[in-house]
Amino acid sequence: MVQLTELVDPDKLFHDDYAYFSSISTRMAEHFWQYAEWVREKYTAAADPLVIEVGSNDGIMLRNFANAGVRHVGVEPSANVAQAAREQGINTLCEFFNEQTARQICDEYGQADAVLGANVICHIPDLHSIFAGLDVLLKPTGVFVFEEPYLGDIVEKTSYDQIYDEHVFYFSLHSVSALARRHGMELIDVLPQSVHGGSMRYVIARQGSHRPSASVAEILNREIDKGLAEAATFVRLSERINASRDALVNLLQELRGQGKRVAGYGATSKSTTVTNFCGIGPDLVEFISDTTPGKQGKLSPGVHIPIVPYDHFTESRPDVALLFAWNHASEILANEAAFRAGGGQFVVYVPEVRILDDKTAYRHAG
Ligand code: JHZ
Ligand code: SAH
Repeated sequence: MVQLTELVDPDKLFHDDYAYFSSISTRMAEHFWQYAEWVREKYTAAADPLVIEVGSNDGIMLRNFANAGVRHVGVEPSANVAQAAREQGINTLCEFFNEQTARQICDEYGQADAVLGANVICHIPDLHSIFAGLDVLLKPTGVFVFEEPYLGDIVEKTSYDQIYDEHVFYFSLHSVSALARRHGMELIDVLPQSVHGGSMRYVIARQGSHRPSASVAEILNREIDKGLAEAATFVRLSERINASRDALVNLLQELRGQGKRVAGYGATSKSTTVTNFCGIGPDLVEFISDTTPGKQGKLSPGVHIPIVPYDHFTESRPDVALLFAWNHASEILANEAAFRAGGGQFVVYVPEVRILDDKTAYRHAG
């Protein structure tokens, strides 16, 4: 298991002023519609099924179940995003998911056909409490489906910006299947996803209740071939991370030397790692544009680059956009055709530092 060793108290991270609203991306809304449809087809055949989502945020996934009239409960500790979901008629419990809340939900609604999650399980320090909760909450044939940034992609793409305080764990099949086994459960399916720079969807069920798909053994073997269970792989990763930092700082200094103005695109959590690790401040990146109202008018953590509304990006016409939201590149590049047609350039740093030209596609987009 790759994980952080210093943890921030979850109450300090997830509260009534949480900065991330999932529905800010239309591509992610489509993704969650597909995710929900897939769950509905495969795992909610029972009469009057019950679906629980851990970390339901502003309702980006559960609205698909709510619209289809499926019984559902979202468990979301950040009160502001939970409220945004409730306003759309999504049944939301404003609590941290753990063994205790699982019991509470079970008492009120009964056992669930599916417990879902996305980009949340890696945020929860006490994984054993989650699994104890699942044991209470899942029907005998119920499933736990969740998807998170995949360690294999982080290593392959040197996407070290996934490493920050909210992300306690960087899962692989090896770590997830070992965890499930310790709780009498097993991995029955895995499906690689392109979102968030490369994610993995895991399906877990009670041991022996479902027949595991062939892809579980295939990807477990692939992890061994790629050295994901060997320390040397991570020593080499740290060397590539240092090289990536040097290349990015050199490129930004070169652009500044040419008199070019560089702006950040997307005040992502990931960008906080990049700017602080590389020492990139307002001298190299003038401002960061972000469409989230709650982030605008603030300074980026640590290096204090001003975060401004998107209008400022279009009006002040920087020469270069440093794509901090590289995982949303397909959506952003499609929207920014005019910026590029007017001579604007995008710089990316995953999987390597480079200026995007029109001829080569950027394949790492989610
Ligand atoms: P995005 C957050 O990470 C935090 P972040 C969290 N820990 C996590 O795991 C993932 O989400 C799921 C802006 N934007 O999705 C909006 C534009 O300005 O990469 C967002 O602030 N214009 C829960 O923050 C940011 O970029 C656009 O066109 O790394 C994107 O954040 C688009 C598409 C986004 O996640
Ligand atoms: N699932 C959404 C949101 C991811 S952001 C998406 O993929 O876009 C992570 C969310 O998990 C936040 O809304 C945060 O408040 C929530 N969260 C953090 N710890 C949690 C816990 N213990 N139980 C439930 N949700 C939690």
